[in-house]
Amino acid sequence: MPTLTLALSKGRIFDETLPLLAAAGLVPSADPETSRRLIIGTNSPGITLLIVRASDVPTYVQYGAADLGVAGKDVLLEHGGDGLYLPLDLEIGRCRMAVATRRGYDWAGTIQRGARIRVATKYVKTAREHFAAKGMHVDLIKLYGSMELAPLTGLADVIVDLVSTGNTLKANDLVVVEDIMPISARLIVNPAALKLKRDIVQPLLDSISQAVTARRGVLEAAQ
Ligand code: PRT
Ligand code: MG
Repeated sequence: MPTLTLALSKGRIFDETLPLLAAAGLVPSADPETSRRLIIGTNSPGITLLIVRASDVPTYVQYGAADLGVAGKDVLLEHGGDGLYLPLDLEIGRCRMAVATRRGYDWAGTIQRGARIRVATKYVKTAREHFAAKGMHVDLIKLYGSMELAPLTGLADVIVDLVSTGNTLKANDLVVVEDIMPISARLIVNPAALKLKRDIVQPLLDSISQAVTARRGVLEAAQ
């Protein structure tokens, strides 16, 4: 019997994917927060979870080291999506990609003057495309974390980052000046795995899809 591997990052992606997997009858045999194991079995003997860094999930799936994965749209945009099949928006890990800067920074004036600005971000590709579409000249500075510090220290004028509650920006006296796009996590599939293991992949996709629809119904009813 062929085995199936699913790449997940620990933290919010794992936590929010878990109920969707449970609805499909899949239960991991360990918790990645407490276990140091990077390969975690499930109650289904043929299905294994791989715990990888969020930004590495598309790479594992692209090369077939994992058959499926769960990755944020932010991560997929930076990866480019080459060699990936994206059948399903899981509607989890929701947040927004936005441009933020120091409270009081004259963003409108900066745009009007056509001044060249410095943008610090982990999302270089997305940021480049966003500002290019606006015809703005920007210097991009790649960071790997704590983007919020960049405008406060003069490293950059603005940042491009993910915002969910807005608490992190607020705590650092930053404000959103532009909304770029909504973000959520997608199920990604290796196209060869889909073809060769369709007998196990397709039922899993169908159950997860049903779980997403059911969850949406519950969330809408609660509004
Ligand atoms: O942590 P690591 O460097 O290993 O990778 P990662 O930061 O990419 O992983 P993780 O687990 O933090 O995020 C995984 C995915 O969750 C991301 O790729 C997004 O698709 C999604 N997601 C959803 C978020 C957020 N919401 C989010 N708020 N990822 C990060 N954040 C960060 C944001 O960057 C900012 O620093 O949370 C902070 C803002 O949160 P608020 O609530 O204060 O606005
Ligand atoms: Mg993180």
